[in-house]
Amino acid sequence: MVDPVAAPAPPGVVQVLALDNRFIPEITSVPAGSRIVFVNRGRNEHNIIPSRGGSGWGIGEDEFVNGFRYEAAFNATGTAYYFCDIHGDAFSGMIGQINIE
Ligand SMILES: [Cu+2]
Repeated sequence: MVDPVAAPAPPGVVQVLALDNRFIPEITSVPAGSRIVFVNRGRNEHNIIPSRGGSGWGIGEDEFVNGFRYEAAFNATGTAYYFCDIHGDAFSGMIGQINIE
């Protein structure tokens, strides 16, 4: 499968795409205080579940259907891990990582 080309995000906005079935980019590094826009560009259902101790953000598949976006702010430095529990688990499959620097 050929990945769709990501539309450029507006300046200052970091975009992560949910495709079938992975997050692109899988690893993102941003300064603390950044907002990340997750966009479902897949045809399959996807969700975003924080993992490895993270909580307080994420979205279920019913609200994150194809073409929808979800925005979250990352204010504390550290690493936020997440996954789609339809297509992965905390450590493999459809996973993602945000390094907040
Ligand atoms: Cu998924």
